[in-house]
Amino acid sequence: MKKAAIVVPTYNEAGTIETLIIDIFEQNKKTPNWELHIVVVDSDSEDKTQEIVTNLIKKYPRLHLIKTKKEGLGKAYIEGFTVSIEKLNPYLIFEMDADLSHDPASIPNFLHKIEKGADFVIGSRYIKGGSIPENWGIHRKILSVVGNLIIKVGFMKPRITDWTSGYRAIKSWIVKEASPHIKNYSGYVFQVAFLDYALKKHAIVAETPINFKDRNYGVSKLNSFQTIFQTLLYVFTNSSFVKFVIVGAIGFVIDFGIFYFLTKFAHLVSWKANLISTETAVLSNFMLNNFWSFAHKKVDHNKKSYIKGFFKFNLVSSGNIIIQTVGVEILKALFGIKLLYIYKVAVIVFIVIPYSYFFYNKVIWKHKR
Ligand SMILES: Nc1nc2c(ncn2[C@@H]2O[C@H](COP(=O)(O)OP(=O)(O)OP(=O)(O)O)[C@@H](O)[C@H]2O)c(=O)[nH]1
Ligand SMILES: [Mg+2]
Repeated sequence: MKKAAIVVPTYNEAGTIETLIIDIFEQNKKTPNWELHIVVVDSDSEDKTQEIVTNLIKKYPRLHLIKTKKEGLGKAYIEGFTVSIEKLNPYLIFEMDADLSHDPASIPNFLHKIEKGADFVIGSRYIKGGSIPENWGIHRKILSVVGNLIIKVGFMKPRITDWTSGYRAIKSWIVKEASPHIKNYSGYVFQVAFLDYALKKHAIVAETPINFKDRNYGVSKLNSFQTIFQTLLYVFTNSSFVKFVIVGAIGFVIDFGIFYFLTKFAHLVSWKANLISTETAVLSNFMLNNFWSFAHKKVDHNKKSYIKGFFKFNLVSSGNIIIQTVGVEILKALFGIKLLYIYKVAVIVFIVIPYSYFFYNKVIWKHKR
């Protein structure tokens, strides 16, 4: 029998916590292969949350209470993870809200996905069978849908539909490895950072549909403006794709700068100048991508790997030059010469960027499992 610890952070959830605990243990009857524990992490609630949990512990020996200072959701989760691992050494850890937004009836579906080989299961509101509350205000719907879209594109992970969901089941090894990275974040950013980290560690991520229910009791702790800003900042500073685009732009400036200098001031013939400027840009792009954009999977630290990686990088870059030249010529033949610069931009955005990002990920900086 495998152990799963369901970590439930609470702040003033006296209206729902008892029902939640009873419902979760009720689900355990349907999952005989699993020993479910509940770890409530309460941050100095002013209502009766702690009292209710303390009383229930007498009836449920697999219920545990951790008391923490009020320092935000991220800190509460980290505390819950650390104590769960120390005391229970579980195989699996759940994240779950206490306000009944997350239906315990979905627990068996999460466990099923884990049994089928997933390391990290997201309860998703945006896949078939999942839903958000109908009565959510338009601004909250937009926030959630657009937020997820931006994160999805930023991280180039189109198959993950719900990045901010706080209903998840994660294998303990990932929780242990991720804790030092995610402990600096809170709220929704915490959830995004956790998933991003797991993906970079090559965890097998799966989704199971959930019907997210609106809270009926208590008060929301969501601060939308701050949340959007922090989430965007996280994506911007942690996405390989965003960094890859920045590196591309730097390469463009280096290429043009050197070419201009060599032709204008050093009076070099254009083909020689081109060769030098392009190759310098290719070298700088390779280094910047290796030590920054794809730093989490950089090529092995020896001369042979660098030379091999750089050679492959040159091949992909040559492909780039060919695609650009041919692409622009085709557009020119089809639509005339007038919009030449627009053609170049279009070819770069729609073909060159996806092409090189794909090859960088699949050939040069591929996952080593
Ligand atoms: N321990 C602890 N729990 C917290 C803290 N902030 C929020 N929570 C809990 O985290 C869970 C999610 O918080 P919610 O306020 O429901 O946030 P939300 O689900 O995004 O928003 P609404 O449900 O619409 O209010 C709930 O179980 C809260 O009680 C905190 O600072 N410490
Ligand atoms: Mg909630």
